[in-house]
Amino acid sequence: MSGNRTFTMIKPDAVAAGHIGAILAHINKAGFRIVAMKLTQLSKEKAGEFYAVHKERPFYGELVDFMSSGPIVAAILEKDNAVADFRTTIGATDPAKAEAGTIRALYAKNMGENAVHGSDSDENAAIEGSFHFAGVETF
Ligand code: 3AN
Repeated sequence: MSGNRTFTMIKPDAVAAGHIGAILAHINKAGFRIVAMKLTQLSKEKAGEFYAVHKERPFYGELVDFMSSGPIVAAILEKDNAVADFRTTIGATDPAKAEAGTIRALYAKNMGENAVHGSDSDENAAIEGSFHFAGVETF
């Protein structure tokens, strides 16, 4: 199958809670192909760089501390309409508002510790994917 791409991270809360396998199975069942993947940990500096777009938001410091607090799974996913379909698969940013059966409804703790990241545009998917992966690590 071919299609376009999005970028995801399974965040430190979901990794620590042992949800990597369940979340990857959910992603596969939703029709996404994993084209790149790694277990890694962001330094504070790298997390700050990744979320630089949120620098002025009140939760920026908290977000950077959390995202660098433990290992994450970073992955590039492929499917037709990948960005929009993945955001449907993960559900709303606030898990209390996420639709039943979405990844955040099932696994997220709260607005900050919300289990997964999903790119919000094709442009950001490409930027975020190349932030984490070299071309030779993408299949
Ligand atoms: P999404 O991840 O659904 O695209 P954004 O882009 O608004 O949401 O926010 C990026 C990340 O910032 C979220 N995934 C979440 O971890 C964190 N975040 C957003 N809003 C808040 C908030 N009010 N308090 C704490 N963290 C937040």
